[in-house]
Amino acid sequence: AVWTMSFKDRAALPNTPPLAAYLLYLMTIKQSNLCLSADVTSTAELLALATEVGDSICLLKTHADIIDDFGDRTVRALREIARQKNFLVFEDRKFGDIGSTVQKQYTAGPLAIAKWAEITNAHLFPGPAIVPALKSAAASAIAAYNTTVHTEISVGPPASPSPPSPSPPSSSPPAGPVGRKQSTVSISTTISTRTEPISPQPTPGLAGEPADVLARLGATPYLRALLLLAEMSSEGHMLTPEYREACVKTAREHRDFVIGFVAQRALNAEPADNFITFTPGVSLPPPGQEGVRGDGLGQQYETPRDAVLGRGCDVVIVGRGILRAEDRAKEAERYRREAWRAYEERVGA
Ligand code: S5P
Repeated sequence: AVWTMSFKDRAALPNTPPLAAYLLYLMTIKQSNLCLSADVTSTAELLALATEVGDSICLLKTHADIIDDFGDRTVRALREIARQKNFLVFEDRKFGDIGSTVQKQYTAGPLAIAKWAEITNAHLFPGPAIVPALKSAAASAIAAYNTTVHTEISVGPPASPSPPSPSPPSSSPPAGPVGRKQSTVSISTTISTRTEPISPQPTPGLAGEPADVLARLGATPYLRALLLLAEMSSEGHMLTPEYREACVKTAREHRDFVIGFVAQRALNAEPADNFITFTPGVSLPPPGQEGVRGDGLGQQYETPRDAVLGRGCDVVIVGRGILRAEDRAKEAERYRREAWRAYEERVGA
């Protein structure tokens, strides 16, 4: 049923978890269902890319483990760009171990993903316990994190509204509830300059203008969520239809934490399902290369239109299609427009 519903209406459904609602509103306001896959190997490249493309995306996907010099500086600068440009961050970690191990991988070590990425993902092959394990690790990380933020606020200087720099002063507050409050300012600016005013929805829980709703959601302490990999884009992947169904079943048991799937098609089958579908393996072939639909290493591509209009996918994930362009900002805009047009067509906007 949500196939033809607008993102804004889906955000306002009573059982939509806060982070899913936040993302759906953000997509509505930025008119973007584009996720950039920032598959680069240095902090400098990551930050340059996020700055160039940030206005066109709702989500930036990272592989932190391929960044040579990943560290605290990477995180602080990326969070600052995310705050200014209003996108969420998705670490494509693809967890796949026993519960106890994934908890540590999620919250500790050099990556400490739970501290900086709103969204991450997991495979279900270790069994369903991976989901509650990550959920409780997220809750503890957030609790610890909020304590840290409050401490820093009481002792630190006020947040600086200056543009992102490659090495922000270490005294600037980390992202989180504080960063969120600030980001709503730019979100309201975006509304007035880019989109029609959106009329309030008389739905329980999340009624109001998107900017107000985002502000309220931004104050919600629990802003971490998980995607399950229900399907892959690569040729010959071994995620069978039965496996895919098991992912959906487990997701339904944890609707407050699993906000959607990495999948090649929408998997919302029951009336209560409002999962967001994130779809990789998307590219717009350059003119003259329409026949090229793979990368020679198993990746298979389809167009944003095939994914969004043909299979009900919500967010398209694009890496090399944008990374290899001469003008990445311009190419990201081209993908944003294509994917958004397909969405509008799907919902009859
Ligand atoms: O099934 C999948 C799942 C993922 S998360 N297929 C994928 O390609 N991905 C990721 O999406 C992959 O790890 C890479 O980061 C991105 C696709 O990159 P592209 O350059 O092929 O667009």
